[in-house]
Amino acid sequence: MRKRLLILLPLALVALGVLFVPLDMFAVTPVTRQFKVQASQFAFDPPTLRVNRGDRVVITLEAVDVVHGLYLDEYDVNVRVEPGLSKQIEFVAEKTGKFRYRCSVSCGSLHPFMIGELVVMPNDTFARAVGLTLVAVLAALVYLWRFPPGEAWSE
Ligand SMILES: [Cu+2]
Repeated sequence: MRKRLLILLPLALVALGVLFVPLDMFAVTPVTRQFKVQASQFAFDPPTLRVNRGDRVVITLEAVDVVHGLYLDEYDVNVRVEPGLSKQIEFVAEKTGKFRYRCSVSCGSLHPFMIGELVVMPNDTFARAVGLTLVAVLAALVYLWRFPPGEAWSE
């Protein structure tokens, strides 16, 4: 049993490495993501914007009915747009996580509920998944090589 541990432990460490070591060189190439967001009483459409870390985010904000705004604290965004007009917001999504943005202009009774969400995904999820799969396959192969099924319990 100790022998098994000695063989599998290094592989477990490699798996942890794959999980936590920065994989910037395998990261998905950042792209520009364009969104057209319509603000109306009392919602943003679409309510959720999904991007990867590093992406350039271009939001065209359009006020449909009355004056609205878009306030996104973490990315220092605060714009105001007149009805019928639109405004462009641009920033690079450097922070991963879920960020709420809200209307910054008091636009009516349900104004406090006028919120949307920016979801910034880590851009190396795919690379980590591939890496972990390779480690798992390697572990299985090493295990089968050291302990062939027929004689697994005879040592
Ligand atoms: Cu509003």
